[in-house]
Amino acid sequence: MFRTFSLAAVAAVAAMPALACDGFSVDDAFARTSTMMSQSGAAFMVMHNAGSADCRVVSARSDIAERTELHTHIADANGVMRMVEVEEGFPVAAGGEHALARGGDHVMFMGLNRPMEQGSTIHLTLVFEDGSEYALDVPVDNERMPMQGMQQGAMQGQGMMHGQNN
Ligand SMILES: [Cu+2]
Repeated sequence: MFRTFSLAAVAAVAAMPALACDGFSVDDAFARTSTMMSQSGAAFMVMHNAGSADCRVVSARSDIAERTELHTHIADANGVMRMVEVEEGFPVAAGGEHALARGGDHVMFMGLNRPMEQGSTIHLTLVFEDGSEYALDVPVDNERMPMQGMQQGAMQGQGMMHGQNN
């Protein structure tokens, strides 16, 4: 009885591949903090979707912070850039990409539980709409310049990143 139920559940999941975000990958990920005294930091990357269905990253978690949030920058009424949490998450259209970059969308680490030491690694997990996940290791690079790596990223390929769509 239970076995029959399980097989039915598996079949139901297999019938909806659009939700699993197949074909998702990440390029050129790095993280940084503004100063070594900071209690927060951020991760940047280019998210790719080679699949045939749109994906949406709705949350994230990490091993370095109390809270890991999806953020962006908006200009307030005075033209001052402020960070806000993006409740709806980051969409990655089928066949498209979505860049997280300094001054724009980013993954925010709030309440660091250890310093973001140059060359260390952060374990980051991106969570999609359907609850499936993509895990990657993000190198800390506090010396990275804002525009550096745009061309580099394409050549580096997957590097140390790895995913799990399940
Ligand atoms: Cu932020």
